[in-house]
Amino acid sequence: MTKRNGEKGAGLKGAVFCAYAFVLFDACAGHQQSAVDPAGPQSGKIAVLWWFFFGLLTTIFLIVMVFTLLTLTRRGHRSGQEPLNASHLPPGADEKELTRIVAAATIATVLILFVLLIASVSTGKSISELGDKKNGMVIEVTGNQWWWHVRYWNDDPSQMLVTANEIHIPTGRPVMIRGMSQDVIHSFWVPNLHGKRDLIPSRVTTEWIEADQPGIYRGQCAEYCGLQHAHMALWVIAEPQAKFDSWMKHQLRPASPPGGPTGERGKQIFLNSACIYCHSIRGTAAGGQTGPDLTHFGSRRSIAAGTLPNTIGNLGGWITDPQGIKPGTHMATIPVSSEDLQPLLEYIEGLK
Ligand code: HEC
Ligand SMILES: [Cu+2]
Repeated sequence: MTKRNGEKGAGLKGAVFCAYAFVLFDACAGHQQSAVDPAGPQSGKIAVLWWFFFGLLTTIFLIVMVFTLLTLTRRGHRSGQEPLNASHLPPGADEKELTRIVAAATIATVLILFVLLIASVSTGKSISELGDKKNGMVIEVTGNQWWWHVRYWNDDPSQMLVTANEIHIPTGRPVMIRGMSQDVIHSFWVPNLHGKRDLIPSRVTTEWIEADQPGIYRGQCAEYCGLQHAHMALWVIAEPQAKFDSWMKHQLRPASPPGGPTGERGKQIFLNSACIYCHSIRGTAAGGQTGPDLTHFGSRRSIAAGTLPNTIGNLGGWITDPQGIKPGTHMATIPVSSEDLQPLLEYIEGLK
């Protein structure tokens, strides 16, 4: 009977562990968003620390469980036999021995906590020593409710690129993220590359990231920042330097609208609507600053900070009803007539 119960317990624990492991490893790895699948030196150190904590604490948990089970089964054997005035001491033990055991356990606990503290502080210190001011590049990331403004720093202002919600970086090169916020506190977190870093209004926080491997890593805001906090994601795309350079060269160019009469009509519809008060498209008269830059919107993976995959259908849904897709978003609903919608979508989606 006891044994059957034990098996049942193990089955349940196994199921919980599997569910946990699935969320942690499989599901996250599938979305390229996992702190235990490091893609750079900073996250590598964090992952080592994570596994160290996990191993040590799991061992302690198992030891505690084994002793708990031993105690429970021993009591089971004895039940009914204990005299009414039984002491709380186990048979053969005296007060002194018990004091020694408790003292030893307390000292062990304090020591273990110190080991964890030292491991954690030294990991933080060795991460803070990474980075390279001379060869590194600087990207400014500004948190907005609920999207990311991204600016590539360059001494030559004409080479400063502004984009949104998607960050390309060259592999093997340290990148400094200068974090800021336009409104409330956000937190920049791309688990495959680094830990969380708060973005605070009227302050600049910095961190170095570096990707060893080309890849697409998902990040998200990690500090509750209002209604659409959960829809504030971003993509970091790490690619070899040459590929990155050609991406940068292309992005620095003004928008190249899709050819043909429909594209041209879409452009006029855009420029004659309220969209331009909030959005910029370089190479046109649209210079709004309160929304994401749309110059090369068609080249991005997603719409509205990772909320929807970037397809023409989703874009149509987004423009006709942004509040339905992301309630509370600061994008206004601008009425677009049904015959204007298709050219407008083709124009924006064509801004590759
Ligand atoms: C009042 C300002 C405002 C107006 C007007 C406005 N937008 Fe936006 N738009 C925003 C903001 C803010 C966002 C970011 C929303 C979010 O992700 O929460 C956005 C997001 C977008 C995006 C997604 C960008 C990205 O990188 O994910 C597109 C595309 C877009 N707007 C197109 C348009 C078009 C087309 C119009 C005109 C019909 C328009 N917007 C009108 C403020 C505005
Ligand atoms: Cu946020």
